[in-house]
Amino acid sequence: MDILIVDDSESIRVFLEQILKSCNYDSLSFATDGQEALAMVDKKLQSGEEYDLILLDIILPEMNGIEICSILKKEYKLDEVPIIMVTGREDKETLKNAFAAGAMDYITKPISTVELKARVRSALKLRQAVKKRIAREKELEKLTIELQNANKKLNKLASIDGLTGLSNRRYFDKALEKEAARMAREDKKLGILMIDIDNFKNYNDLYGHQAGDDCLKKVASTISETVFRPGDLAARYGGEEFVVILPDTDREGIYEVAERIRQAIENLGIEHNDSPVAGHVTVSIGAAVSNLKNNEDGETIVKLADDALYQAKENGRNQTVI
Ligand code: GH3
Ligand code: MG
Ligand code: MG
Ligand code: MG
Repeated sequence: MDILIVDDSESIRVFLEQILKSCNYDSLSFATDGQEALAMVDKKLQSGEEYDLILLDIILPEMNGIEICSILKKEYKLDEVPIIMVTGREDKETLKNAFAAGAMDYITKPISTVELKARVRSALKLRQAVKKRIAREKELEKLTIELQNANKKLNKLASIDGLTGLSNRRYFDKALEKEAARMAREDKKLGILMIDIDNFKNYNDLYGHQAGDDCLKKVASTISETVFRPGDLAARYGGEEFVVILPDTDREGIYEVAERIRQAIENLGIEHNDSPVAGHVTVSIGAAVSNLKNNEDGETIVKLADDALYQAKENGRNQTVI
């Protein structure tokens, strides 16, 4: 326990030191006036610590003990540090002021050894309890932060498709609702791409499910690398189907992004010897873009994109229909 003794009289400082040391309070610091005391408290606060008890003389040069006490409580926020005033003046007004300034207790001069020991002991007992409480509160705060971080991680995990690392359907559904509402509010267009791998059943049948999974991963990362405007979102819609949300993008922009994705996947050159379309893996893309009218939500545009995807398949695959 660190005790600060503030007194301008050397004989009193020595006297206090002797008694406190005799009680095994070894960590004692001394100040002879207010400025010095405040500087010492400040230095300790800077290193994240506080004194556990302050014995404060009332009559001091420059600043008196009551003023110092008030500054320590109000400006230095030492709410939890007991301050015992040491005073030769026991008049009611002085004591009233000392307590009003935040002092916990007082000792009168001439100092009685028994009284000093008893008052210091009870102040430190209280301080001990306070320190335990502060430690518990800090621990609780730490645990709360850990819990919040764990929750964030869990939420993120629950939003991600395990195979491809893209956002999953659950996350997409929520993001679509949010983006649709935002676009409607700002009277901006919302664009959707539905991307489906061509003849993927044949691919699995020819190369095996593991190769199919690898292909899905490559297609997924190509999509997310190609979609790069902030606010865009690529997700795995299900099976070998992907979906992209493109907020505030016009028809030309949507088509351009779709074609860039389609071309990039074709350029991967993943061999597909049982594709009627090409000797490599291709995708068909359905694109739709619209302002949302009353009673329309994001699903309206997803449905349009899905219809366009169907058309792209009908037209012979490996193409974008908008
Ligand atoms: P289309 O060109 O008309 O889209 O034909 P398709 O064969 O791609 O379409 P279909 O819907 O008949 O088949 C989709 C295939 O995708 C069937 C299914 O086994 C495969 N698939 C879906 N999810 C996964 C997956 O997670 N891993 C693997 N390896 N295959 C998957
Ligand atoms: Mg004095
Ligand atoms: Mg398919
Ligand atoms: Mg499909």
